[in-house]
Amino acid sequence: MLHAPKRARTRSSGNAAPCACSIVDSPHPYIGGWRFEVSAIDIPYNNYPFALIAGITPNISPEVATGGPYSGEVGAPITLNANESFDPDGNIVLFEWDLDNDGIYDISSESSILEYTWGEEYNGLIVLRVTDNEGETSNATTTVAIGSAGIIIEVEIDIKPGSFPNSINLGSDGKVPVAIISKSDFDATQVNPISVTLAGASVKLKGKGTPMASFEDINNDNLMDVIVHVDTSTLQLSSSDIEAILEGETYDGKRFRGKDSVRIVK
Ligand SMILES: [Ca+2]
Ligand SMILES: [Ca+2]
Ligand SMILES: [Ca+2]
Ligand SMILES: [Ca+2]
Repeated sequence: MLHAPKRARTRSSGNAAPCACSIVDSPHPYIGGWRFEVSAIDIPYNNYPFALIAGITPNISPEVATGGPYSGEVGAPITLNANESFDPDGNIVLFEWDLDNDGIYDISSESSILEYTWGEEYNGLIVLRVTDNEGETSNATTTVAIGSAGIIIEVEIDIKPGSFPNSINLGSDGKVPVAIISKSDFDATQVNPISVTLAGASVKLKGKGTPMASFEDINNDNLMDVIVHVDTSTLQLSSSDIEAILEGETYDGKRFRGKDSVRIVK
């Protein structure tokens, strides 16, 4: 890809030593343009100066490859790989990433590979701009989908709220109440009771198939908590277990987990 010819200038970019010459770009309909390097030289024993004109190939823009689309999870590093980017007539000296597509490049690196961790969900475009050794840039966009489905929120639970130790008689055909406690960043009233299990046991269903769950602020912190009831007979616990793990999801799909101590009695 040839870029549009520029006005005459003195070359001083790149790694080559600056020449005492002028660069003249002349447009051409098919190849985009032709570049001339013009220098005045003196030949010894001859009093006439010569103009030395050499045609050189114009700089070719770098080709940019984002390596996308990308996807991942909040908090987990993602490798952005622009390795397929190249410059046909030189080399790429700078990789710049706009990681939220706001027009501001957030990270610049001489390396084509970058590790980045999103701290929150993001579903949108990112931009990669590469610069070649002549200062020419090219850019391209790709999409990134950063979700939080893999994140598991740690929550506080209280098996048999209000009593301790949390004695469980595996032989009984009763049910065990468990409170899931709200915190400033976790609203237990958004827990989907159908999704909750305690030690593998599901929440008991009432006659009409609705799960046994109720709201109550069991620790008096003015944040409403939820109490669910699981079938004792389906608990996957043995007499040597000293804790039980509760798992579940909120109505909007956020996963959570909590644990509490148990004392298994006959
Ligand atoms: Ca180039
Ligand atoms: Ca940005
Ligand atoms: Ca308890
Ligand atoms: Ca509470």
